[in-house]
Amino acid sequence: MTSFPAAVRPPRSAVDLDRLVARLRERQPRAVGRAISIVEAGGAAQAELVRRVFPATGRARTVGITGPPGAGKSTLVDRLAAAARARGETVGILCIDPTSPYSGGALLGDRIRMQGLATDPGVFIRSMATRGALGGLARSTRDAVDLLDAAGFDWVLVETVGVGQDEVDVVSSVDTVLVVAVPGLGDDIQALKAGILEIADVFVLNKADREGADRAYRDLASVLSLGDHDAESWLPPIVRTVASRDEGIGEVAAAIDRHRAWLGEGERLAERRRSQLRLRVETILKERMLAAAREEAGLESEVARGFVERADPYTLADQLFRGVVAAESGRETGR
Ligand SMILES: Nc1nc2c(ncn2[C@@H]2O[C@H](COP(=O)(O)OP(=O)(O)OP(=O)(O)O)[C@@H](O)[C@H]2O)c(=O)[nH]1
Ligand SMILES: [Mg+2]
Repeated sequence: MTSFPAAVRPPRSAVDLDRLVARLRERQPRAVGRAISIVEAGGAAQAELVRRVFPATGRARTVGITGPPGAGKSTLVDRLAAAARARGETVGILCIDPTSPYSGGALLGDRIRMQGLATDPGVFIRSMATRGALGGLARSTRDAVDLLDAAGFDWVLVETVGVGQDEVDVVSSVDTVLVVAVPGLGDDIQALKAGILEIADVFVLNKADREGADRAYRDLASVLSLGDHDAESWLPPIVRTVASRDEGIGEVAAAIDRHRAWLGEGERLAERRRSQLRLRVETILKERMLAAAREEAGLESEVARGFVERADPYTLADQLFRGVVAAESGRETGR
């Protein structure tokens, strides 16, 4: 069993969960916060909670915002949220910080930066950090997006720093991905090419007030033109912004809308969501398989034994796999 940190009391009963879900659906901030803590903590309650809210998901417009540290992601999120609020729409925001411990300074920093919206009941802001593996954080984040979606937020914005595979996994669970770049990146544009470029739906060239903005724009445009595009594919637009002065935010919102409209044609949105579902199922399967191999098939002792006997890894994995299947089917038939 997963143990819960003191701050996150697991729901005592199904009735407790029902009550929590009912309050979440009313968008009560404390219920939303508690629900997110439950999916962060993991364990049986996480799965049960997602099971219950899932039928109510699929309505929110979800947007991921990623890019290098200090690019202006939080400032942009803050402005996008304010623009949505001005149209009367509600916004749920997740700030993913894989590096900070749970109660680290980043949480506070994000809160303070987004202060403009801190007292607005139409906005919910939450920082998430990992306790264990980053893979767990990606899974919890997707679950948290579901929670905010089910809570009825019109928009769910997910801010994540970085350019690694784990961040790619985190933001690939949204409908539209914004990649924030800044002038003076130089070689970093090349680095962007490697991972993040493929997942960008909209490029935001922030800090366009800085020197080198024109050059950065040209660099980005030339990198983009290298990809193969046909009439069917989406060519990510580059939008210049000065987020700190609220410049270009309307254009970013318009680009998000255009992308969403494009996704809405034919089967594109369904395809995207189907592949997101597959990714989530695969993640859960891998984690469960590994956990079962450890807990029920004696992974540690089998490896220790196999090592002494010079068993090869395929044979060991086969044995463990069979052990897991036997344990599971034994459980199902009540043994
Ligand atoms: N000159 C200029 N500064 C900006 C602009 N946008 C944001 N900043 C400043 O850049 C700094 C970093 O902004 P953040 O929004 O915190 O950047 P971030 O990408 O969220 O940073 P991390 O979450 O720490 O990775 C702040 O001091 C902002 O005021 C801009 O368009 N022009
Ligand atoms: Mg930030």
